[in-house]
Amino acid sequence: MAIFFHAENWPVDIWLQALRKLSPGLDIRLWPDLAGRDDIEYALLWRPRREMLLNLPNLKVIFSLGAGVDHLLGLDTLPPHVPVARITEPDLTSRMSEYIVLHVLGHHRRLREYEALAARHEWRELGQPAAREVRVGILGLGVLGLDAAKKLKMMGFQVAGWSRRAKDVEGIESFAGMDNLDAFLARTDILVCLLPLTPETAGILDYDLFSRLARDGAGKGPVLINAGRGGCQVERDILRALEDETLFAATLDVFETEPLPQASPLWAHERVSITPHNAAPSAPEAICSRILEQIRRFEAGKALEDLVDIRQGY
Ligand code: NDP
Ligand code: OXD
Repeated sequence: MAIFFHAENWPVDIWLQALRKLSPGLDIRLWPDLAGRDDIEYALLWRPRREMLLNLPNLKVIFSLGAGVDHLLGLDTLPPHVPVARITEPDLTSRMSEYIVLHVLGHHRRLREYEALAARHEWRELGQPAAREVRVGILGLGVLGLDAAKKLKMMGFQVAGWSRRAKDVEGIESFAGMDNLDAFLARTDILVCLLPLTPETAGILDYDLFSRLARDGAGKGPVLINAGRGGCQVERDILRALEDETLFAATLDVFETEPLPQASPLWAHERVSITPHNAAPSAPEAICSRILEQIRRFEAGKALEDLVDIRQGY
């Protein structure tokens, strides 16, 4: 049994070290040296190129090295009979919640404004609503959205989530489906996006959506935090909404094009915070350990966990 490992633009050595530490003797094949392709039964992939999925006749499972699978489902060479599993794993979940809590608090406590004051040596207090007066709305109440929601709830925010199917989680208001999106947006001051990129969610974060956010919040205006996928956002609409104050501020971890092009006006915008798609980086040992556990389960005849529903796209 051999595995095919490919992680585009990631430091491969660290990943191979983690795999070898966790499973000494594992037969790992790297592109383009797949020699003996018939032996390859599992593929561990991040942003593979289309040709990498061809001619793997004995492939049993494809594992995404991240939580998102848009990098796989968009490939026309994805073998239709091979199951795809994604990552759900506590290390990645905690990292994402750290990011969401950090940035919700940053906007709530007006961190950028205080940094600007401090840069001018200006000792001045700005108004400060209580967390209980602030309504956070999370688009995508899945594994990551739900964990972030619970942690924000613990801090005292009013938290709601939007998903395809309604959720029953104590203390968190649940809105489901397009029919309830308006009501969800109308009660949201800080909008967090943790949606996967699918045909339904592509471009969902547009000017029309921003203009449906609450205008009566305790803060200075609606805020967007997107750590889902850049394909969910329309960047020219974010800029337009910031200009006319339909949005007050934005934190963006993901972009239509990554890395964010040098020429993007988002870089220099005084009310935009940018991070380089690292809200929840995949930590090699944690991710490899989870995938090897899945392979052991599969080899023992048990059902795979975290399977992707290819039709739904996530
Ligand atoms: P899940 O599959 O657990 O959750 C996805 C959520 O989105 C679910 O609640 C789902 O609804 C909801 N959803 C999907 N499509 C729609 C739709 N059309 N309308 C309404 N709700 C919808 O995924 P995770 O929480 O594990 O991850 C979410 C995404 O976060 C990943 O796909 C990835 O793109 C991104 N991510 C980003 C990272 C970063 O570093 N920036 C790191 C890791 C992930 P339902 O519950 O009803 O199915
Ligand atoms: C992921 C990511 O999907 O890091 O895990 O974007």
